[in-house]
Amino acid sequence: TSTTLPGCPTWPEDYAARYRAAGYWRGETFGQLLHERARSHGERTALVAGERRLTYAALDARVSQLAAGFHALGIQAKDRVVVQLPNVAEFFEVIFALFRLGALPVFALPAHRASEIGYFCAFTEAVAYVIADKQAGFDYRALAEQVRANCPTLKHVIVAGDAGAFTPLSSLFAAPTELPPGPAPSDVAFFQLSGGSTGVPKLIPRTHDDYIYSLRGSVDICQVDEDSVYLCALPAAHNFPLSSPGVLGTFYAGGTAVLAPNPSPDTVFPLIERERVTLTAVVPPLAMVWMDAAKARRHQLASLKVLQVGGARLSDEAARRVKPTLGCTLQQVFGMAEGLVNYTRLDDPEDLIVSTQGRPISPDDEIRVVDEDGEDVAPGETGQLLTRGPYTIRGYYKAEAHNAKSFTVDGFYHTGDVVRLTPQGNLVVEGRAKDQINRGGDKVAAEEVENHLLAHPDVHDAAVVAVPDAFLGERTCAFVIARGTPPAPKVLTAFLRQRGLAAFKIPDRVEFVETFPKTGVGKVSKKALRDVLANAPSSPP
Ligand code: J2J
Repeated sequence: TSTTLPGCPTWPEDYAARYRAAGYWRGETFGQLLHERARSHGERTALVAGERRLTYAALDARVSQLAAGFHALGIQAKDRVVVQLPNVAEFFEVIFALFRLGALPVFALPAHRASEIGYFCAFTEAVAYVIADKQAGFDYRALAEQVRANCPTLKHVIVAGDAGAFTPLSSLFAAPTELPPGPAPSDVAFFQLSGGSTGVPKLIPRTHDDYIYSLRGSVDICQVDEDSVYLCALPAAHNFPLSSPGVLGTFYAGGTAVLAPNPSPDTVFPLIERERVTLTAVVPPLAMVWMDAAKARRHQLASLKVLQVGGARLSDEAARRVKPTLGCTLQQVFGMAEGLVNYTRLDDPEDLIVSTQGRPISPDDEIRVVDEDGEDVAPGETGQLLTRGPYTIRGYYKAEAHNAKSFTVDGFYHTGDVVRLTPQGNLVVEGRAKDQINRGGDKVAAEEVENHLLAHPDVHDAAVVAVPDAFLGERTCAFVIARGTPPAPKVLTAFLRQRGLAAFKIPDRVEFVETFPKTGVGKVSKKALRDVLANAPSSPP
């Protein structure tokens, strides 16, 4: 019933056959999954968001209405739709309605601005862009005006809330109609965004089959069932709270997902208490904030069984404090939107839980640890992580040249992570080989920021590197060679903001230098630049 979307690399037929035979890919789509849960768990609560509580039956009905509305609007199978919504119920109504039609959400983050959104819309030739009216003091309608002016394919801007001149999402809930046949399970379901290390973010095509398998595996490992209550405190569009097991895994299990509008203890702790939350996911800096706040308010967390921490390296020291401070089990999660997700198991010895980042979901997740020449290192040695498996992509969307570098000829993905394997088969993340800064879980591709800096007339050259930071793990520092008199650092950061770069990518610090240290082959040595900061700390801007 389907043809593959051009530009989406897929698994070779022999691998696909193997993953089906092993029972990983079961031929189910997201649209069917929700129908199924509405049948089996209809009266149970699927979603809690603000004032709204939706049972599986109610969510399924809303999704059918919205699918009809999108269809009436002319949205078709394989159409790309950029979705940029905060943690509101509409996020899930919208994506499931698109899944029903086989239209493809592109999961933008609330922090993205004109630079990122404009690129996603143009690159995917999106037909629609879905936003909230205002959120956390930012007016997304103004952003949409800007984006629409530069994207001729964009026919619809759809707004949850006060739509102004755009299409109100609320107007699209229509009487359910006969819809065209839905997507095939092997079809791409949506695009996730890569943290990336390139000039522009890469898009990750995930299929119904592969993603639903990762949900099932995650639900199993995290012991999520229909009595589980998952709290989504991170932005719902991110792969971690979406799928590890996240909100979608919770739906898979027939449990209840609670959306928090922001992750501050003042918001989240009362929600955990009120909804009897059993499981939630945070990045390491948030784990620190929660542990501090819990000193006085631990009673609010009594229902919490598991705290997942991932997205960036949690220090062993912080990891050790989780259980004594919060009274729940720590689960470390080392995952990536490209696929592979590793978990410490809930019954692993405490020692393994605090000192490793877990092991893969699937027995068919293939792991290689290699040196710079691509040769396997000796067992237990440190090297770069390559992976291949039943839910790890074989290539980015429309990125042939880049794919040739990011994947081996036999389909292993170069994660860019530097790891070592323990004798038990757990992974320890030791560092990174990719040109990226991990700012407390927010990924910043150095080249993307450098390109924006180079657009400034006073900038001759730029190199962005990570600076160690006690709270975020890393912050960003831009080294800049000026064309004449260096501008004030503030002038450059304001320039980047004005170009529409997401706030988390704006350099935390700007340092002017005369030249860049070079490597043996004449490339800018980022290692030497990081050493400059380590040896001669100076004041931030
Ligand atoms: C060190 N580095 C980590 C960890 C991710 C679950 C959890 C996280 C993500 C995610 C995800 C790390 N320790 N525990 O998608 O489903 C870094 C690595 C990795 C990159 C992927 C999920 N957990 N990382 O963070 O696509 O460098 O996914 O390659 O945003 O984050 O980033 P992202």
